[in-house]
Amino acid sequence: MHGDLEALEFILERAETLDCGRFVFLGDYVDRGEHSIEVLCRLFQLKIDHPENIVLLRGNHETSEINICYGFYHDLDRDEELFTLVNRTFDRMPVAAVVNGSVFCAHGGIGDPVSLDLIEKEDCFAYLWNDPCDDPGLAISAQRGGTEMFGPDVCEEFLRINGLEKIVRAHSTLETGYKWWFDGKLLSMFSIPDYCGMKGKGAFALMEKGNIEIFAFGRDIEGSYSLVSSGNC
Ligand SMILES: [Mn+2]
Repeated sequence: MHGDLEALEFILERAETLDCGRFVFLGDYVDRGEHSIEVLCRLFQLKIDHPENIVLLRGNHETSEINICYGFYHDLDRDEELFTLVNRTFDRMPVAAVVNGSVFCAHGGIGDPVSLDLIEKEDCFAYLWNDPCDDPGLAISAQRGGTEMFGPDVCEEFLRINGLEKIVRAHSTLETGYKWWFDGKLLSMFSIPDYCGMKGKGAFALMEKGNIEIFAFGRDIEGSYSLVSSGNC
């Protein structure tokens, strides 16, 4: 959400009309946008009110090394105590979720293909930071530096080991709001259209029994967010 409260409200409103009862947010709630604190308060209130039905995964911006630099610390008026408290909450966020027993969700993606039981929350770097790429194997990302990119074979092996069907991740800006990788095995989503003035599309997905329906939205001529497309995949 990167501090885009308007996009969050739009998605929540649409979700209500879709009769969607459970939500998995893929992380990066703060930094960059203007309303990080409001987005966080809205999400935390939802989590308090509906603890079973709201899952807030951790993004790479829910780490103090990052959110001290990209806006959030400033938004908190550089209040050290509050900064420490909020980041302690971020430390406790889950890193990944499995939806409907078949879809693995994490902010960045995966690293070395391992069994789900072996994923340690304390060693979550790959799941917060990695990106998919078309080349096989794992390679250092030239774009981000220090993080890795994982290819179709890594995705395939991870899904095979864990008996899963798909991966859904976020982390990469996408002008269209979403992109399929690896013959439909991985879905990349980005949920805010106006990231750093990009004027693209945002997207969210409805997952029901193995079916994923994607909704893309952007600004209409009046300047409000509205749906531009939806489809079954
Ligand atoms: Mn990210």
